[in-house]
Amino acid sequence: MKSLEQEFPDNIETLWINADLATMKPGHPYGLLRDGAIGSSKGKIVWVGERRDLPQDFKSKVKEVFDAEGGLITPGLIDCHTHLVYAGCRAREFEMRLQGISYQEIARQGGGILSTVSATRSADEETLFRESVPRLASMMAEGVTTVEIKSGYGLDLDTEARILRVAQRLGNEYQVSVIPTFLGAHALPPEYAGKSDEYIDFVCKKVLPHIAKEGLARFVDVFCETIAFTKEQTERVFKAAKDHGLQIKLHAEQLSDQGGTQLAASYGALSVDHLEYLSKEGVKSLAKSGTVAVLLPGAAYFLREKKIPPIDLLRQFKIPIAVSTDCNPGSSPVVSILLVMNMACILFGLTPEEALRGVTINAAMALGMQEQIGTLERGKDADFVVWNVSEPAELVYHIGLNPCRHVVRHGMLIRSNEPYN
Ligand code: DI6
Ligand code: FE
Repeated sequence: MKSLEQEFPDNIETLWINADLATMKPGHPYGLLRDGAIGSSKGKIVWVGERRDLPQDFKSKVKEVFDAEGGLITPGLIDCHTHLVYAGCRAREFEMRLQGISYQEIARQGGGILSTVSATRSADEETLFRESVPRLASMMAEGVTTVEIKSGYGLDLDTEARILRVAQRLGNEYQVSVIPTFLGAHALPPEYAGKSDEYIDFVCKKVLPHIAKEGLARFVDVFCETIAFTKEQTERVFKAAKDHGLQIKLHAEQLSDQGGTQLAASYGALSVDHLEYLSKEGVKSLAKSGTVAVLLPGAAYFLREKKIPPIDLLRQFKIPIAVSTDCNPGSSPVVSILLVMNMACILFGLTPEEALRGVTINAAMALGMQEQIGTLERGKDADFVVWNVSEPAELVYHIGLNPCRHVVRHGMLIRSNEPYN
């Protein structure tokens, strides 16, 4: 009988040894392998296993061996829902909210999202890029190797396209994979006040076709909410997205239950995001469509939302749960993926393992990339992080401490953080 042992290929370029591996493969907690090793070639993982399964003469078969010094290796983290590209700052609005004015009230008065829209419209490409870089850099310092970035602060053709071009440029100039999403239906721009159906027409007939033609976005998202767009309007955008071959996501049930989740599920959405007000019918619809539930505890924290997503129901119906920063200037000015993992546990009751699945394999599913990233498995991209921790739960436990020691992307060591090196 053929041995089940993995063959050790002779073309391994880099091999990391002396680490525990949280492979995140399903089956056992964290898919943990103690005292493991991981090898890559041409940017892909080609060997993962325990050190004792390495051949005796492995050093002679590998170009370069790295010592992880007893750290923990996880897949590169994936922030699957951000609005990272925008201009300006909303700290003044934060002060107003602390004086008791609600987020919805500020939005109704023309502040909120629209104040960021006006700052973003007046920022040229260079300014937008420069303002976005520090946010991206902070994320990357915590081991994020893939980040989704939405438009939605332009709400006109030029600015929406500019935001998505800046997102693309961030991915070209930094060692991170950027996945762009068109969120034209994020808010009603002032020039369409009182004419939301006409704005949706404009999004479906002018902007979305342009974005699709130029290849500027992989996904289409909508904010379905009382202060944004109705279910009917959302459906029109979904139809246009389908017509142009783009997959769907939805900001759903964040501030109220609009039934957006059921609609998104019926269109085969990759993910529905926020979900504090999600109903049992909503959860059932996700189970049918295989849609990922993306939780954004940074926004719930920052808006002091008391209601939490129906975690037990999501578990009961085996809905994959992802966790993300929602990095944006109004409801979640958060760039720390480690902090939102902690918030997901403390505020929403996730386990540390669920939180880590939420920023690895389940976040990959929310981007339709589960074949490529999200676990440490042969054939996937060699994107991984070496942490200065001894237990996976430690990643979720510290607040404000960054234990990221090294980041490897496509097999190459791209960063080593002080003070560990
Ligand atoms: N939900 C949110 O929490 C963000 N967008 C959305 O659809 C808020 C965006 C903002 O306030 O700028
Ligand atoms: Fe969002």
